[in-house]
Amino acid sequence: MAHDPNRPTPWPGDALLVVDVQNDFLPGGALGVPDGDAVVPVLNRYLARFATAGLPIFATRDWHPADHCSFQAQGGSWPPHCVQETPGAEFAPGLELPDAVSRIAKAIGTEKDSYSGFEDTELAAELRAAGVSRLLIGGLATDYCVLNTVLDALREGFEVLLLADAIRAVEVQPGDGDAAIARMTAAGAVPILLEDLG
Ligand code: VGL
Ligand code: ZN
Repeated sequence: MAHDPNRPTPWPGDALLVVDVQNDFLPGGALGVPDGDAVVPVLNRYLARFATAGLPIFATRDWHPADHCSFQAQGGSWPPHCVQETPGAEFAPGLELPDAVSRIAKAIGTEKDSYSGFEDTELAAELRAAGVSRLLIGGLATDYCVLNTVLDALREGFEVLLLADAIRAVEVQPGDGDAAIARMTAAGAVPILLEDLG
């Protein structure tokens, strides 16, 4: 049965994709996203729905080498964050990821940054191998890795439901979060809330 965007209820062919819910992106972390911890309990509800339904769950993590090009010391824009094998790179401890989650590391090379979970990873191939056609996407941060992951998912031909209650923005400039949501919806992502799952 084809997906009806007006019917968000998880269904075979759906996967949940949790983007970069890591310690360094929580308030107090090296690149804390304002109110970023608020996504954790909401994502736990989505995770429980997917786990109960036996549907696949994927989680990306920013996974940089210590001298990554995106860090200010190397001329990049960001403080050092999500350095491989450090506590800051670990998934948020309150995030209830099931054992069967597929973990996708991204931006792992020194010379290249990537905000999208699809860039230089096996994510698209793993989703296709799992028979996934529609993604429910939430996490951090709305205006960087969620934005770029959602746009790439649509380019790759997946339908996307954006978990509007489970994303938060960095907002280097005020309004960046809303602008990112507008770009995602213009590209075809459909915003939903937990209560829409039915
Ligand atoms: C991210 C800034 C730098 C993100 C990653 O996960 O949105 N933002 N690296
Ligand atoms: Zn990063």
